[in-house]
Amino acid sequence: MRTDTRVVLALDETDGVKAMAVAQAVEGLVDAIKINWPLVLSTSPQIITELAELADVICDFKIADIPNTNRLIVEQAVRLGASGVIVHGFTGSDSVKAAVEAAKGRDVYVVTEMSHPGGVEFTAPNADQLANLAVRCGASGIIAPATRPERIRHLRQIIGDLCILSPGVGAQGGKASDAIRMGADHVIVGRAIYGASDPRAAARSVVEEVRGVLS
Ligand code: NUP
Repeated sequence: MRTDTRVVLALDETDGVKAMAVAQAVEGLVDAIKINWPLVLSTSPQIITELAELADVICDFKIADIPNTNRLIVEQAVRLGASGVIVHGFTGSDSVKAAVEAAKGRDVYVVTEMSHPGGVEFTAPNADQLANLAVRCGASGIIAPATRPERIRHLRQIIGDLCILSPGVGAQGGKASDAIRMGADHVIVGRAIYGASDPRAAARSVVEEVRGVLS
């Protein structure tokens, strides 16, 4: 994924026409578009291919299965045009390695500590192991919470120069500037952009906040 604005749009809009309009509106302001089940299920898997004409597409399918099924899912996402996928690590290293192999050079990101309140129950106590597993399995990076930015700094020490994508900005209460300051490479922003009356202006304001930290 390119590292230009350091903002990734989480396009969880379930109206396909609106989703494409938002994707077009933010063109050039986001480094990638992350999609999740809501958009794929409300439209069709073909939406991956359509969006891939506008930006790199990360499929946040939180893939969490046996190695063979992980491989099959990643192969289909790649066939449709995905530049990256997000997987869970609790399935173990064989499953994550299968995803990395099937991605054939596309990015694989491993979820560590999740950003929502429930993320402290099971994912936080295991986040270090999940981050280690990402390194061991040859993943491109991890997902770490903007809602607890100090955790980004901690996980950075484990993963070295792997990429950190950080969700939880805006609607979940995290700040883009805090996440970047603590070592995130990219922030993932959904509702605060696609739910805004002017998504382009909303995206620009996140981009400027991030730029303020880096300059
Ligand atoms: O820990 C995570 N938290 C999280 O919010 C891991 C994720 N993949 N996400 C995703 O990021 C979530 O599924 C959604 O697509 C996006 C955040 O959206 P929003 O809260 O900015 O609207």
